[in-house]
Amino acid sequence: MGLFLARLKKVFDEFGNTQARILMLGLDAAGKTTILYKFKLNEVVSTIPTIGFNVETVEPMKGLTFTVWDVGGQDKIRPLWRHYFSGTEGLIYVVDSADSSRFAEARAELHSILDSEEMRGVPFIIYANKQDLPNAASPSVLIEKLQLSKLSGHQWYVQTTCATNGDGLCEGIQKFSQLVKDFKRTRNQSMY
Ligand code: G3D
Ligand code: MG
Repeated sequence: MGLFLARLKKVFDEFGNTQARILMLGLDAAGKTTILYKFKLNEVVSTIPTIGFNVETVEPMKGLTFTVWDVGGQDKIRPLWRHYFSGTEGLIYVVDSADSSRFAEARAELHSILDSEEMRGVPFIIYANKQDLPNAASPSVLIEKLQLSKLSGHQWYVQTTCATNGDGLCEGIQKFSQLVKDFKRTRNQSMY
């Protein structure tokens, strides 16, 4: 097993105890499917086509599911998203850091997703993907362009990644799993 997969497996083993429902969203071509394939660890990636809405799922560990779809410009099917928002315990939002022409669209989608009642308090990580490209924006630029400081009430973190070679994916999941665990703990405490 390669070093990357060995490391990833360790991260998922730790995360696996958490039993979490994770969404991975982002504009088309951000790199989500590439990331899923890096993550899949011999599990099946299924594509469930509904009307105009392709949902990919992967379950790297029992009880840990990643559900993935493209966001952006699909007003008709947006009401269907709520079904998947409900019960979500963490969001991975993938951005093409080299495509500044779509930062505004990426920002609008992210804010709209987190505005949803079902996503209240859910922590998120930004995968600032395609860092191998020469014009890739840095985390500080993305924090400003995506107006992350306006997203109060959510814990978040920005991780630089290159999905094609795997750089940053493990570190990101490690940080992310901590945010998800904290979220679940606080939520459980507030239930009693
Ligand atoms: P999506 O699932 O979010 O729509 P994909 O995005 O995973 O299909 O990726 C879209 C394209 O970006 C793919 O190229 C993929 O190889 C490329 N890509 C993904 N991550 C990176 C990265 O980190 N760096 C670079 N340079 N390219 C990346 P193709 O050519 O297959 O469309
Ligand atoms: Mg895809």
